[in-house]
Amino acid sequence: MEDLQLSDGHPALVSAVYRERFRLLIDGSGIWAQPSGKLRFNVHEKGDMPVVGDWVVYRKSSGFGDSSIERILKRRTFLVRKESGSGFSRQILASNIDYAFILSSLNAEFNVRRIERFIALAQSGGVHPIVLLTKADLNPSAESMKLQVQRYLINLSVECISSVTGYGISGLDTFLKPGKSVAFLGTSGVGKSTLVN
Ligand SMILES: Nc1nc2c(ncn2[C@@H]2O[C@H](COP(=O)(O)OP(=O)(O)OP(=O)(O)O)[C@@H](O)[C@H]2O)c(=O)[nH]1
Ligand SMILES: [Mg+2]
Repeated sequence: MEDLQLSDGHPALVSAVYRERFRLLIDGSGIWAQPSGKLRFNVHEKGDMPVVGDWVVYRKSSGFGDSSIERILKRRTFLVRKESGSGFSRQILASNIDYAFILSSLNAEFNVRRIERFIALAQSGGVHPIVLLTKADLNPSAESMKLQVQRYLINLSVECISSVTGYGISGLDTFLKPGKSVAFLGTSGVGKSTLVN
């Protein structure tokens, strides 16, 4: 990517987004940047500000100030916010993600419809969904629930895991490869942070 010849600047990866400023990664080091006037205008007309995962074209600042982000390169995939809300104001949360781990705990609140909504959300942005049934240590019928979910969600990967015992975690290795980026989706308390840690 770094060798790409671009007429209007250099490519960089958006690694963090703050209210006004963006952190860009170039060859492993970070710089600060802000959208150019033209990008702000385009965003106002149609589309979105840069999000984490975007490749952008930036111009270096001549002095000590922030560099400017000229444009966003085409997103390979993206994730949108869950709430569809008014219908047309779709907000992109992150881009160029390979896999979305969709977590759902195997407790009383287990709801396959909710899993399906997350799957639809991932697939709408071209992200490959993987269903993780979490807290398997708390449910003796975890594996039979997995079979039921698998039968229902045909052609999808479904895994049972436990962050407490480590059960099933090695099954995620196939997705956690260098150069692949993953996102973790699921309602509060399903174990996203625990798994990431
Ligand atoms: N028994 C058991 N408890 C777990 C497991 N994974 C997470 N927990 C517990 O579940 C609770 C919620 O886990 P979190 O990782 O904080 O959940 P989260 O999805 O990050 O929740 P939010 O940050 O609110 O969205 C914590 O008390 C964890 O200790 C698991 O595999 N087994
Ligand atoms: Mg959390």
